[in-house]
Amino acid sequence: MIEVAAAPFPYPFDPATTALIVIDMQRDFVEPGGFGAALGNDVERLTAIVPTVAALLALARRHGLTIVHTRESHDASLADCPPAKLTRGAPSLRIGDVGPMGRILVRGEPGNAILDAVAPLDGEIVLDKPGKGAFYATALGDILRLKGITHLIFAGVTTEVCVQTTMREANDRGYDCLLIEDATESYFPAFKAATLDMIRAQGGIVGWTAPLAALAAALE
Ligand code: TIU
Repeated sequence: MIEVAAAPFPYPFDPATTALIVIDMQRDFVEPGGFGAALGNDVERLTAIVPTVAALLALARRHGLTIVHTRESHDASLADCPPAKLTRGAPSLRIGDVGPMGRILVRGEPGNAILDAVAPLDGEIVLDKPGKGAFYATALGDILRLKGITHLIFAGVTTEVCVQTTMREANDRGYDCLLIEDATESYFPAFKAATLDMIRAQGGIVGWTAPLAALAAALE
């Protein structure tokens, strides 16, 4: 077992039974003109973590972790999109509308692509998810079970929405979850800070957090 200097206490894991889950590093959330910007957010905060996520992917690849990339996305018909997700709020562009990077959050559109700097390599798992959590309406649970995965390391965007939802789903399913603090980001600094706190509070009630340097020190 490898042990990461994490909070609220050390995180032990075996790379052979651990997957890195990179959540929704899509142009739609990170680049101007996408869904994140349409919701009124400043996307520059998210752009800043791209090199750290790329370094985390390189580390995970060197050590043979299973790698899963997710995309928040919908079928072109939007039949898999809950009505509330389509209609709630007042974004400048709604899911399915045509924006500068194609139809917002629709599979196969340019904006739905994962950023080149953190793009999946051949053999890595790419999972389209219609919800905020990556277990809802996807094959993720079956994929991880078939691979014998027991531990999950998380990165991606946004910390309090899709990352935290997926961590909570995973924690309830029995996975030991570690969030890499500098490889995740929110449009709202206070929400990121609160999410890190609530994950590791009460004895790690959702899981662990650690910076990338701590994971690298444990592995290399
Ligand atoms: N709005 C926001 O913060 N996030 C999302 O809508 N999706 C993800 O977090 N991927």
